[in-house]
Amino acid sequence: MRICVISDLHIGAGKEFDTFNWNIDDFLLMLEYVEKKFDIRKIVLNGDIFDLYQHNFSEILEHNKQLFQYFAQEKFIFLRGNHDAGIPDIFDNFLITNKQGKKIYFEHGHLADFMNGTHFGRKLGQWGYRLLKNFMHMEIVQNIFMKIVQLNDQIDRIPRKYDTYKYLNYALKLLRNYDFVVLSHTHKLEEHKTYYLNQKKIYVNTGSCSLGRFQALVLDTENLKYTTLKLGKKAVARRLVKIKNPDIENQIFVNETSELIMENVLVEQ
Ligand SMILES: [Mn+2]
Repeated sequence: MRICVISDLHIGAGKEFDTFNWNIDDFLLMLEYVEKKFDIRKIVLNGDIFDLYQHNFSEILEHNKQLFQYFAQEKFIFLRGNHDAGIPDIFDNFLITNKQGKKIYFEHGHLADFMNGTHFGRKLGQWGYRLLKNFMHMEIVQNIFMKIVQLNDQIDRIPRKYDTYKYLNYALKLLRNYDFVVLSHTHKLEEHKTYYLNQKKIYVNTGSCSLGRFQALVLDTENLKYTTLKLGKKAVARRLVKIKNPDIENQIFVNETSELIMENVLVEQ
């Protein structure tokens, strides 16, 4: 079975703090395109899908009815991230055991943090956000907040980011018990392979679909072949033009090497 994992959309209520930065129609078009292209049967939403730090659930629901309708399909599996704290009836993690007995484990990954993995840290974080929220009606504070989010995102792309090892370390511990571990939370798409007791082990971080990007993992749960999709905002825009106008694809976009990753078949691992 082919599955797709996406995470860290951080969908808000369309007001200040909203870092999703997607037109909902476009996002659903992109997702449906990936589903068709890779024959996806299940979609794991690996946490931080909504941003309940900044908005309450009814506000988000009201503002994203179309999205909720789509996500209500049976093929979707919701997992909890640190920003999804108020959503009822969702799982903290998920396990698929395939026919060969290989174990594929999904978790958002925030439990590796001090701020999110401990009671004291969580309280401190909530207090900080509440304080910030009081000032968010001021335009200058909103602008600074968006700058920090974008800057932090760029730092996340530097391969040796200081705290990436923390999550890698967390994943390695999980890989003692599982064959394939999928985490998110860092907004940094990455993949690592290792061996444990002669067994091949794989860790993939699914990155983020916030700030208008599309990053995802496509995984065949039976043979553990996988590919990652990484489209920046510009590549997304070009891809959407193609999706909306399939006829003009060959005439205009022949030289777009940056998007070749989308044309890959699943890579042999
Ligand atoms: Mn998170």
